[in-house]
Amino acid sequence: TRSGAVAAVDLGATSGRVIVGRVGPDRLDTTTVARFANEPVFAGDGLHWNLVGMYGAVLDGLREAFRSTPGIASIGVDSWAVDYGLLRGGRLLGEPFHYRDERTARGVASVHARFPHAELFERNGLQFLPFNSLYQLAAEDAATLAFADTALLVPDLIGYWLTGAARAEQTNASTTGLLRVLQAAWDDGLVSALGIPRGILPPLIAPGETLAPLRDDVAASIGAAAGTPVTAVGSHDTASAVVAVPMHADTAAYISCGTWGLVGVEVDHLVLTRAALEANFTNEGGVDGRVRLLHNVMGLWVLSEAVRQWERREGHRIDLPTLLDAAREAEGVVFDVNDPRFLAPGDMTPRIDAWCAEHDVASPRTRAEYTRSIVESLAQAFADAVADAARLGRVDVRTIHIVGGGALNELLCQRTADRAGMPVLAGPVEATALGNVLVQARAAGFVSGSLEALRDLVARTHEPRRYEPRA
Ligand code: LRH
Repeated sequence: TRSGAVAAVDLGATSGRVIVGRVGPDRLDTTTVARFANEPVFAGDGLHWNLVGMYGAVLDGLREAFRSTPGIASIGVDSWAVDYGLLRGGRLLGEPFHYRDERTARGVASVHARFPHAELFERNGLQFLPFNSLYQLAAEDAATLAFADTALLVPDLIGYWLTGAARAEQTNASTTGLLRVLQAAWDDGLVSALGIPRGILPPLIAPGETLAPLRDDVAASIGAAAGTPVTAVGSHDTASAVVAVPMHADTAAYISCGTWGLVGVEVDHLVLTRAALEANFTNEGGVDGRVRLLHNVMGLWVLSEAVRQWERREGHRIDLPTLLDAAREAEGVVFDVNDPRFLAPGDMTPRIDAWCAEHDVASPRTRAEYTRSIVESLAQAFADAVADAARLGRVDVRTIHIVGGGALNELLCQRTADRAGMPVLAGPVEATALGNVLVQARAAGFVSGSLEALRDLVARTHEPRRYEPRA
């Protein structure tokens, strides 16, 4: 093995970035060459992503990557799950919907009228989330759906624009609800029963396989060598994040904490038990055929959305570290962050008040108290989900790894350790980009081995910060 460089495009619900990773047997370091905001827009019929604009920012970022690091061997793309664009003849038929758009309620009603959740769980292994792609497709305008010839998940769409090749990467496809859980193949029966034209679903591709070389015009425009490949990675951001958790999967749980808190364990078999169904756990496809047995906890969204509303009201920015310092000294209550009322964009404090009133809990009064309450409630939901994951996956969990932006939130890490009664190991913050980089680097021959070997490299190069539980 020799060392080399790859470029990772990582698109999150609030921001995207392009990162150059340099990787060798004892080397894993990254440079963020571009960072751009991702701001969904209410336009016309609902809440949309501005994906064409984001693709422009991706190209700018890649141009900077190839300028700063000649010889980049490959590009990989990951993003949030479930959302897709419809195309016909290569043209995008309108900007993709945001999964927080309320149209999904229609889709849930129409799908569940024919397939109750328990039946879907047997087929696709997923937890119920109202925005799983199958519900979104069921809410789609029928004429548009009939007109489309291709549906591409967000990273697959970026990959298509970069290369001209239309594929569905498996880890992300596993979040659509349309994959047959035991076979990693589209569930043709379900697809046709839901009236989704089977032809719009492209062939699957696994992480590590080459999607295709860049289109010549794209390579020229970003200064890449002709023929530079786009490599399929765990294109579901959470799948990439789990690759880079420096854990021993047989004794640890992970929390990939950004907009969402994805809490679970990695196992090598599906868990389709009644208990998993009742705990609303999901079996998402991992890199190398692993199973991500996890649960979606509402995540930092609740805090960032509350802060966004406060900022709007005040007309100026609120400094998060200062707010968290105040929260450290404040009282907090525990509410159910997973209550569906917290899913939609908008004011969070009235919803917290309403939850508290309904449950005979005294509402927080100050911003510091709201913040403390959100942190305490997240920590409790994390601890509960870790316990569920351990029980359902039969994993003897002794430590919890927190990766992603949440690893920077000291209060959240400490309170998660306290409430779970076990150590929290925090970091790396950029786990998703690292997982993206590592899968490409392995395909390019810069590193080799199993996920355990890759995680060992992360542990050697990105030492986590340890939080001991306190009484
Ligand atoms: C996190 C994430 C999560 C999905 C949600 C839609 O970014 O991919 O795993 O459930 O977004």
